[in-house]
Amino acid sequence: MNNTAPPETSDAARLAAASFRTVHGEAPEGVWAAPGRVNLVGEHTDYSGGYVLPFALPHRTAVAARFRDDTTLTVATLGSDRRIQHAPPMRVPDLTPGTPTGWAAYVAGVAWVLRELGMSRGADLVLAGDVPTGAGLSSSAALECATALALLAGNGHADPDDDERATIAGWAQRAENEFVGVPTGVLDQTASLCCVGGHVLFLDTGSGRREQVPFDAAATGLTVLVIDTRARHRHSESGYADRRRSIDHAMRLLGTGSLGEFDRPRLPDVLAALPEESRPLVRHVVTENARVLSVVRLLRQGRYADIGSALDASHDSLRDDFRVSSPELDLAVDLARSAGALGARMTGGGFGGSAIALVPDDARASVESALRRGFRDARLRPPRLFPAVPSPGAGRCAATP
Ligand code: GAF
Repeated sequence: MNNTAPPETSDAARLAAASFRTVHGEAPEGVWAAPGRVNLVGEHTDYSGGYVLPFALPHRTAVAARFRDDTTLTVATLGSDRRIQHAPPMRVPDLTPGTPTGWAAYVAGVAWVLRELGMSRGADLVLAGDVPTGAGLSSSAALECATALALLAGNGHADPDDDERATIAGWAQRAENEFVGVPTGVLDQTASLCCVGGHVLFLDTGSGRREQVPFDAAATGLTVLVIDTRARHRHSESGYADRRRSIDHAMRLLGTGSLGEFDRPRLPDVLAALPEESRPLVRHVVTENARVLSVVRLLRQGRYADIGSALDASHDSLRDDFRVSSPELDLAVDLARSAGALGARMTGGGFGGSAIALVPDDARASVESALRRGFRDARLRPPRLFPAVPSPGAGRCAATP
């Protein structure tokens, strides 16, 4: 399915365009925006050739751009305090992994990858966005993907089709892996670029096969509620890298490039071939892949309410076998389930961040108040709660005032 319909002009796009005018005294040539994502199920499977099932959030990062005749890249961002911060100007030919760091590294990393592909044209970029940062909702990929679409347009490659978007997702992943230095899979970038409104994206990260599966939970009286615990854990990057190393090691021992090739019936043999410490990790991945397939089957039949037990099982596996949950995520999941959610799980990399809960509309008020009360009783900051509606992927914004 193609995804060329431009996203509606979002607040992020308007803010980026207005900030561009403040910084540069004129309108940008264009604004590109890319969304964060929720992953419905299929966690920590995207770096071993497994399955994922994300959908795009309405929250976006927008990049307002004016293209230059030289190779200079200037970048400014509208901070959450509504102040504009400037990164030191960069020359695209001089970019090297390691500098700059922080938010500007994601922009510079994309420019670096495009330069390696022969695209070095400079640009003046101003960013703004409303994807919650550090919440496991993929704000980094949103920034990378909006930057990639803007810089590609400046280099004469506007309006990529669906296959080109998947390729660009790989470039954005490379920016994150090699320039920023975080060894993520390709889930977030593919979600940001290839998702379509009203659908979840069934992605086989082994073969690259993609299928848009209709997912209109609201029409069946259900809401996917995002529960941002607002707990950020310091060890999330080292924990993620550590899990990735362990899975790479297990795949080497099994002599495979993809755990996606093992189904549940083969699990006992697979585990028997591994050392004790790898077994729970691989068990998570193999069972999680099976859960994605079962959720896809149910969604294709429109049986949305029946996916709850797979969401629950996914969380339990991430908590007990993969060990990437956190006390705050476990609390959120337990509270949501007890108050009437049909299923709940952490979403994203874990170690803090967000959970999702599948909630019947008539239970939503009680689930939300149970979460607020439970977090207060545990002396935690109030969670941020909002419904997640499957939204369009990244694109050029139709018009900016
Ligand atoms: C993070 C990573 F960026 C993704 O690639 C994926 O591995 C996810 O954690 C876990 O499923 O979002």
